[in-house]
Amino acid sequence: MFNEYNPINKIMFQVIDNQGKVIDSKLMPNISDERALKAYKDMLFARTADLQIVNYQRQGRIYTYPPNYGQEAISGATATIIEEKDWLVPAFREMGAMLAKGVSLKELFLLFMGYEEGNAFKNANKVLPISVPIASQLLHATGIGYEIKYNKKNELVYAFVGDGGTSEGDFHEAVNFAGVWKVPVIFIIQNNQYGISTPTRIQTASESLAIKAIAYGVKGIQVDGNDYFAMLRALEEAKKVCERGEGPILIEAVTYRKGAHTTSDDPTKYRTKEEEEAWDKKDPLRRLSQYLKDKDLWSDDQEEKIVEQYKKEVDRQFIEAENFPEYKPEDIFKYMYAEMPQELKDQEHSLMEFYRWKNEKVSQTSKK
Ligand SMILES: Cc1ncc(C[n+]2csc(CCOP(=O)(O)OP(=O)(O)O)c2C)c(N)n1
Ligand SMILES: [Mg+2]
Repeated sequence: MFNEYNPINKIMFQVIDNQGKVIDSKLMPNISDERALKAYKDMLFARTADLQIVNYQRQGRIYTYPPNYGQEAISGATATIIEEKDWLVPAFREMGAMLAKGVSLKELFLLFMGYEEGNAFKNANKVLPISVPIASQLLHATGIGYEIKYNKKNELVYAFVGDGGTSEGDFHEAVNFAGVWKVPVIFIIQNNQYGISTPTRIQTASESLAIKAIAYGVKGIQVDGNDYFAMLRALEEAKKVCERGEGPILIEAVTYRKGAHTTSDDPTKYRTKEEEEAWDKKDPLRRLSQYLKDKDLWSDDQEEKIVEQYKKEVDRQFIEAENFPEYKPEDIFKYMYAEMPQELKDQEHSLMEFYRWKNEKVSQTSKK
C-alpha cells in the first residue's frame, strides 16, 4: 500500500465516496458491521459533546475550547484500532481517541475549566496530556517509540499534529529521528486546511504534507481524513509496518475544520461560505451514516433518539465538572516539577502576598 500510495504519486487514499458508497471493496479495512456501527455511535457521541461544549462556552461556563467538529473520522478510526498497550500522544483535537483510551468527558471539561485534575486521566493508560505548544508532543512520541524499541516491547505510538504544526522545527526533528531509529510511531497530521487563519497553502510550498515523509526516509501516505474506512485501513497497514520493525509512518489525513479554530476565533473573517459548503458535502459522519443506512444498520429515527440520550449524558458529566470544588491558586505552581525550584516558590509567595493584600482591601472597604 505504501508503495502504491507513495506521496510522489499524488494520490489520496479513499475507500468510500461522499455518498458513503464503497469505491473498491478490496480497499475496505477488516471490520464487522457491528464494529462500524459502534464506531459511528462513538463519533456521534464525540460530535454531540463537541457541539455542546461550544454552547457551554457561549454561556460563560467553560474557557476557550478547540472544536473537533468535522474531523471526527480521524480520531474515530484511531479509537477503533488503538489498544490499551499503545500510547496516544494527542495535540488538542482528538476527543474521540482520548475517550476510547478511557479519558472521561468530565476530565476534558475540567481541563478546559482550568483544573489540573483534567489532565490526570485516572482511568486511561498511556495517554499524554493535551499539548498546546504546537508540535512539541511529537518529540515525546519519538522518545517513547525509542524506549519501546530499546526494550523490545510490542507497543505502538499514535501521535497527532495539525497542518500548521508541520512547519515547526519539532515536527522535523521528531520525524527525522523516528526515521533514523525506525521506531514504531504513527504520525497523524490532521490537515484541516488552516492553522488558525493561515491556509495550508501559504505555510508550506510542499506539494502535500505526506510528501515530507520522503526526505526523512519514512513511509508516508495521504488519506481522505473524512473517510472513516480509509483512515482505518491506512492505520491497519501502518500498524503492520510498525510491527515488522519498519516504522515509523507518516499519515496526512485531509480534513476540514468545520468549527472555529477555538471559541475565541471567527472563521467568517478568513474563509468563504462556498468553501464551507463544498467541504460540508464530505462530512465524515454523514458519509459513514449513509453507508450504514444503505445496509439497514441505521436510521434517522435511531439517530434522533440516541442524540437526545447523548446530550443528557454530556450534560450530566458537565454538571459534575461544574460542581467540582474551586481550584486553589497554588495549583498553578505545583505540577511542573517534583520539587519546586526557588523561582517558582518566589512566584507562589508573591501571588499569596497579593491575595492577602487584596483580601485586606476587600474587608477594609466592606467595613466602611
Ligand atoms: C509553539 C506555538 N506557537 C504558536 C501557538 C499558537 N497557536 C495555537 S493553535 C495554532 C495553530 C495550529 O494550527 P495546526 O497545527 O494546523 O492545528 P489546528 O489548530 O488547525 O488543529 C497556533 C499558531 C502555539 N500554541 N504554540
Ligand atoms: Mg490546522
